Amino acid sequence: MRKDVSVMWYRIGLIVVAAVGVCALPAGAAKKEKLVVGFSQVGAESAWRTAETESIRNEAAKRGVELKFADAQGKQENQVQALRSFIAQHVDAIILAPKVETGWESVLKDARRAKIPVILVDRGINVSDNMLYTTLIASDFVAEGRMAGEWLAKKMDGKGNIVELQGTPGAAPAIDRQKGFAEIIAKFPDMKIIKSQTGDFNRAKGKETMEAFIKADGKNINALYAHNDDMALGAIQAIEEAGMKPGTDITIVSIDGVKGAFEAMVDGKLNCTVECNPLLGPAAFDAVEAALDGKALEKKTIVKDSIFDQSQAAGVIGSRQY
Ligand code: GYE
Repeated sequence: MRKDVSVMWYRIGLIVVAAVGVCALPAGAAKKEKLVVGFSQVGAESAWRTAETESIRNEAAKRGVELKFADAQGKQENQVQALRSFIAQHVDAIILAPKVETGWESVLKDARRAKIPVILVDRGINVSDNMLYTTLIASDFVAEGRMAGEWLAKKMDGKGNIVELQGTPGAAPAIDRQKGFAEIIAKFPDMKIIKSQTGDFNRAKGKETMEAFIKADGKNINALYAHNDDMALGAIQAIEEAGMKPGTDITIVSIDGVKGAFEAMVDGKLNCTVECNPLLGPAAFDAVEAALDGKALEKKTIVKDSIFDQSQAAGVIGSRQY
């Protein structure tokens, strides 16, 4: 009898040890050596975006993170698909550079259900519940628009006809850069935005739209405001082909501060660029790691930007990182 009891306790003991072992296993097994992060990028429409992609790729490599990179070729539906596939693959975290502000609700709910943190980089979104993403790391685009407007108003003595090349319709930087700029220009009764159309943040479309502006308003155009440098560079070509001098006949201010903009300033063809820093890799992966460690994160981290005009271009071009 006594023997039977001790055998019974021995067996119970074995079962308990085995059960504890089994329970402990998945947690241990889940702690993978390598973090796997999915990055959904809009596309490669501008030099800015290429620099952002590089920064994220480099930082992933530096930290030994396995990066699943998906280029959406400018299509939001491809981004949504990429996110769904990241969720299905159980990545540890997602970095999303969203093309436009709307249309993310349902896929982000799926990510939340799967307990995958989503870090937004460079562009913000509109969702009913901001718990659908972990944090946003981006510049203040309204402030950038204001900086461009203030610089131009000063340069033009508060007078002149302006044409505006907008970014991608529905994208946070297009909406906010238009808003900030318009707010400043409205204070100057002799400054008018006579045309405002999209150039989709790329060089070819910037050129095409500028050609249409020139066709319609020609010599009445005194200034150009472009929501990014690539569109300004395309427009510069259009202005030259129309027999005018960019930077002289038409004063040009744009945003991003990419190398090409500095070169154009050194050549006297672009007058000013408002910097928008694309080197978001380090901050993005700090956020990924903090989120996975269960640390609380600010909802938004604002990237600091400055402004450069022709007079500074030659002095700083050598030290530009993108
Ligand atoms: O200014 C532009 C790009 O989202 C801040 O997107 C970014 C913008 C950037 O294509 O060049």
